[in-house]
Amino acid sequence: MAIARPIRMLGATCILLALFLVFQIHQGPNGSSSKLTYGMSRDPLLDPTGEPAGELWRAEDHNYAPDSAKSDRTNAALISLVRNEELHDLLSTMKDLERTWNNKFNYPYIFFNDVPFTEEFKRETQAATKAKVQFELVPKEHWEVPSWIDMALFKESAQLLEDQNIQYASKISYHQMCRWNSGLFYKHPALEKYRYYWRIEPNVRFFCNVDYDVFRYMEDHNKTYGFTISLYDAPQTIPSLWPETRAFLAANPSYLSDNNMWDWITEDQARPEHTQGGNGYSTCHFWSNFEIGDLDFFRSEQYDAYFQHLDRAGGFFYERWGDAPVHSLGVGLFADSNNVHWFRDIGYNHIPFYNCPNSPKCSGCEAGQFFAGADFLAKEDCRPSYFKYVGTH
Ligand SMILES: Nc1nc2c(ncn2[C@@H]2O[C@H](COP(=O)(O)OP(=O)(O)O)[C@@H](O)[C@H]2O)c(=O)[nH]1
Ligand SMILES: [Mg+2]
Repeated sequence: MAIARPIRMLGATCILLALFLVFQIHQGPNGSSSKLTYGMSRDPLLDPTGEPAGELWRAEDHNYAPDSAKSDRTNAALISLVRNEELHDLLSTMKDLERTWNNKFNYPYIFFNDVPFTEEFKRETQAATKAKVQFELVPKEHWEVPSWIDMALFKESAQLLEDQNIQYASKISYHQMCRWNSGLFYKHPALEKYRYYWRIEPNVRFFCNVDYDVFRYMEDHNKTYGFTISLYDAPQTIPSLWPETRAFLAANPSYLSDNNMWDWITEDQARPEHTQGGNGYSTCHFWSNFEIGDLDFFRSEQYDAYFQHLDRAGGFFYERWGDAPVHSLGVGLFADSNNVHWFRDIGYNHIPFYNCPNSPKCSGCEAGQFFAGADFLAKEDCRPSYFKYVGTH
């Protein structure tokens, strides 16, 4: 019996639709092809990932004993601004980092707080490592809201951000934390004698055994800054950050690095509405809860003058500038982009995003996984634009 043409067409459409659905489900939440756009057809983390090229310092070849006065550790520390209430989550971070890396190298930890650490905090963190642990207060003058900030205007602006569902907008300590991390941490006297830092946060995870001294890697390869994850920011939190940055650059054109990341910073095709909201800045930034950096860069005339300019402009309070976009713009403008390193081999998670390489040294995350949770998080990945304009080094 002949089947009428419209019925045949309907049947064919249903079959095609079913095939499409099966394909979509098969792709899974982290499907590598559907979400990756903008010059990245395949996540580089799906390819086998090894250690960086070149000579690496290993614990078995050098003296990394925890209490040795003449150890081969370079001039570096693990640092964290942290609250007493976060002890439990910080111990979880330390446990991961010790297991995957620091039990071999024994770099010291320095914890910072705006209030004194409790005895319990000191005891428990020291018990989590063989390395030295130091506890430091943030000087009052580094934490207090600066005198030129108008608190009535802060409250008014914070309310406007709250109305747009911006997290922590009215929480003054969050603004203080972002400001300290942007431009004051490197001025703490406890860091004066150090060259490199690795920032950690409570409740982050490390998945991969890292068998070389990453600080020595930074030093030997003249690296200024290392990151794992890069993301788009909420433009509402930084509308005047780029205009203020442009004003600073107009007054100090010689500060711009010859090999800067201008095209990455101002990229406007991947998420045009973000670049518009950021008034010319794509909002793509290194996620600074993980960062390994050269303190001499942050202490440089360029970066510090940049921070002073931003601080005076007031956006740490009247908007909600984060230290991540501020560090990223500083690095992107004043550093040599060849000296910025993607630590693709350091498996890392701060909820909800991941850096998870394909390597037998890793366990506990899925290679190429960028996020956990709702699918819409995939679009926060701005690595494609970074890889396109800067590279995968
Ligand atoms: N001592 C201290 N640490 C803070 C304060 N606010 C945030 N931090 C720390 O700053 C870092 C970033 O804060 P977090 O709440 O994780 O911000 P998020 O990652 O942006 O959600 C974490 O290491 C916190 O422990 C504060 O008021 N005092
Ligand atoms: Mg955090």
